[in-house]
Amino acid sequence: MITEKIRHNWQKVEIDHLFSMPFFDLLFLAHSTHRQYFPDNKIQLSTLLSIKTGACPEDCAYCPQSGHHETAYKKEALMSLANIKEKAIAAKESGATRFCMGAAWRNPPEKEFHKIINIIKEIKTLGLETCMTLGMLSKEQAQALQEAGLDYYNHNLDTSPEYYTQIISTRSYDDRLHTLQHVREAGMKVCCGGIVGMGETQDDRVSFLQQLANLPQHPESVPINRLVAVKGTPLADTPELGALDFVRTIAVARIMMPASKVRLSAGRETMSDETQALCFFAGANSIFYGEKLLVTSNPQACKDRDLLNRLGLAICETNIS
Ligand code: SAM
Ligand code: DTB
Ligand code: SF4
Repeated sequence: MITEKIRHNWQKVEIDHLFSMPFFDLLFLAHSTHRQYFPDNKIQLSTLLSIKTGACPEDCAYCPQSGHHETAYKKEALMSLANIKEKAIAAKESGATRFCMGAAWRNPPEKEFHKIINIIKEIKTLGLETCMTLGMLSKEQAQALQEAGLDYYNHNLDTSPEYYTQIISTRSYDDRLHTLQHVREAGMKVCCGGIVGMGETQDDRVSFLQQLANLPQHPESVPINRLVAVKGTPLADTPELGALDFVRTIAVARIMMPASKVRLSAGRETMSDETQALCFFAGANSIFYGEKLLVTSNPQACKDRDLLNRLGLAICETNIS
């Protein structure tokens, strides 16, 4: 029986109360909620590919691909369809059910847009779910992506509205909300989450999750990233967020958005197996799978399969032919 309802009217005081619960009481509530909506307790696997890398005009302080920071990652033009297809086939063979393509753009340029449409149409023929993250979208662009067959669009709120201006100056929180609205109105599924461990306070994490959960409709997919602190970015020396605080964030996200897939996203390389296990118990039911995120590294696929095996966690099989 479902006792935890889908709500869109979360108050900060209630969220703060969740964050402040004794750790095991919070985990118990999160896991009980999780099993009401996901009785099979399976893990969904998404593989990422950076289809256009680096030299991004935006100044996101965490991002190794921003043209404002000097990092080790080099600019690469939009990949050819043949190369993208090859990577998608490999991802499917390795067990991923969703293929997520990211581009270091403020918004997709008009001159490349027809190529993006072709990429979606081709990848769809492989029987994979498709996701893209290309920056801000106009209403018309969102509609065109949907018509080409794109299943999900990823666009993150990243942090609280209060902390946001310390992290990004080149576009506003409202810009992000507008893109999310365009994606929804076009009829695509929404993938929207953020990054913790950027030096924000617990109040910021409360406010960030309040924004996500009080959207008119919960995102179907909620990626929770732990900052990958990259040399050359302004956040390179940020102290790592403790594992228990990270697990708490996953648990609170699960309770507030009970029917959404919560993805344990970037940052797993520096997490122990035990921390990841706690995240799965707290309600994470999706991961980025494959050796690379966009430009930084991710655990080896065989290591992840072994971890899921040892935990007795089954993998979601593809639901499209
Ligand atoms: N340019 C597009 C945009 O910003 O919407 C798409 C790509 S961008 C790299 C996608 C997301 O990756 C960001 O919103 C952020 O949440 C996440 N991300 C980027 N760098 C990260 C890092 N160093 N650690 C954790 N997450 C990161
Ligand atoms: C998301 O929330 N995390 C992914 C995906 N959406 C696009 C990206 C993580 C990037 C980590 C740093 C990098 O490799 O660029
Ligand atoms: Fe550009 Fe996206 Fe990186 Fe921001 S997060 S700098 S928009 S690639």
